Amino acid sequence: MTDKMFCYQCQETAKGSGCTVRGVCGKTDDVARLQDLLIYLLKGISFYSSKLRKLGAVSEGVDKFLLDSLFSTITNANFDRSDFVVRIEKGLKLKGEAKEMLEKAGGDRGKKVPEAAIWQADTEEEFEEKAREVGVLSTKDDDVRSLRELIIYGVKGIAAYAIHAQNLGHENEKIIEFIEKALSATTDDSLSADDLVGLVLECGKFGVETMALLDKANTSSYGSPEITKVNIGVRNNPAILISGHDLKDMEELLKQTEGSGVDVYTHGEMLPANYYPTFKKYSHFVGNYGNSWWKQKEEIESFNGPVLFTTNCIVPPKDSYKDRVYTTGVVGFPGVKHIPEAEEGKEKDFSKIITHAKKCKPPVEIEKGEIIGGFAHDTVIGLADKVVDAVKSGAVKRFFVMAGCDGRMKSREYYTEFARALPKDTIILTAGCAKYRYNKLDLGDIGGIPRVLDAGQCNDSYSLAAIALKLKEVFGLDDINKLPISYNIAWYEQKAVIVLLALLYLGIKNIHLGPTLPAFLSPNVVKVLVEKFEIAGITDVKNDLKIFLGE
Ligand code: SF4
Ligand code: SF3
Repeated sequence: MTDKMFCYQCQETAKGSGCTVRGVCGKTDDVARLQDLLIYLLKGISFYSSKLRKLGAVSEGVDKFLLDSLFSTITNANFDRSDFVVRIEKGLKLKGEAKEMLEKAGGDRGKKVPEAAIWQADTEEEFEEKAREVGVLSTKDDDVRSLRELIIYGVKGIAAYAIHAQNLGHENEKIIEFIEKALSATTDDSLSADDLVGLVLECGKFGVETMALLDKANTSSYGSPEITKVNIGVRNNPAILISGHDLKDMEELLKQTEGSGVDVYTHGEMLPANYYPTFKKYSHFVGNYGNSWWKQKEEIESFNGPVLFTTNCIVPPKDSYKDRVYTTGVVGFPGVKHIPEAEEGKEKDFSKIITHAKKCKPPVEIEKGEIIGGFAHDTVIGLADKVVDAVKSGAVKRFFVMAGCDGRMKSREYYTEFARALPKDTIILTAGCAKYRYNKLDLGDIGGIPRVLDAGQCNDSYSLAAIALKLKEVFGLDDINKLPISYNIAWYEQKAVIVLLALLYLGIKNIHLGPTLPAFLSPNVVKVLVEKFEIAGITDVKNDLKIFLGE
């Protein structure tokens, strides 16, 4: 039992090993412990629910609860203690119901029921006491802990993407089934390290499936992203800034602000919303304001209007603008206004944030000009002939996939320098908020193809994989690794973990991951990843360029 928190799920973890007093992200120790307890409870629910599912039964509300709860524990999603207390109470109820249903159905509970499935409690004090026992460090073996956490973080990423798809009416029960299997497996002491490595790879498989599902959900709802010049300047109207990854929220906000005199701008990972035909038609959708998540403190300040966080990444707001912050979905911060879920068959009600915006001054201009994006798979595959010709003629020597996350660390300047230092006959393929490190540099084009091709959000890394698979086919290659593509990926939170596992599942080798390797990978697990997939870290720009270019 320990009073200290322990969290090492993101790249900015304290001292590169683990946050033990308070998160570098701002997460308090009590919230960290309650998140651990919630994950523990999800393992218990999964134990019963996975068995029930095998009997063809699903207990009401479990699917959504699992997905939402996992998502709520992602870095920079929810800092509100009371949200976790409510979730744990609800989870205990759902666990009891699933257990009862299994008993009534005569289902076999198996020889060993994990403690996570048995645990019951009624009061917050009991939650707090239990939370001290069930954290990450409760698994004593370094390698088992490392693999279990890798699976849990992968599953968190899957859950995040599955929710966005679900919000658009696209579901796949197999994904939930896998999540339950994976969570249950992390309580099973009889599983060997090899079994857990197998599950890590299966996680990658479901990562691909979930991203494909979300891609279908997004494109069938809003059209295929188009090559778009996005305005980064401002207009003279009051406005709302929308951040995060949820396109359904984007759609409803645009609809409800239409004709209100309030403009809408994207921030951070919402930038790719500008590429979708359905959103582009709104004349009050002005463009993108600012940069990636970690710049939000200064950028919200100068934006002047209210800000809507649809998902991660929210950082603890400054008092000077806290009253202008709104959260929705699984996002939460104490003292910040929350826009609740829509009632069945209705839209979310954004009227409060719209009324608020009308009272605010227009945004202060911090940049001018345009950036270009919208190079998702359909568009790039549509350009395949041009791309193939450019490769065959030698005009394009190599592609660099530089997808993933951005973050605060100074060491991430590496990615700006790397992009700048790349030879002029190379093209960067990007997705996720990592792009903000180089998407405003003037890197030019090659015969009309821009040197930075942005596919979209982090989940649109799926597009990058689809493009690679298409090129493999067009070039008639038997191995995806024979393509002139190098992978220099930046990670921060757990969605990047599932993107990485998805790429590994697709057989991609020699991925360089930075700015540091995850603290949750034990030396032995790193060894396995190096042996199986030739994963590497980063060094410095000059040296890495030599390695990538084989010089
Ligand atoms: Fe630390 Fe990252 Fe966990 Fe926050 S999410 S507590 S910064 S490891
Ligand atoms: Fe960014 Fe948080 Fe990960 Fe979706 S918004 S990529 S860090």
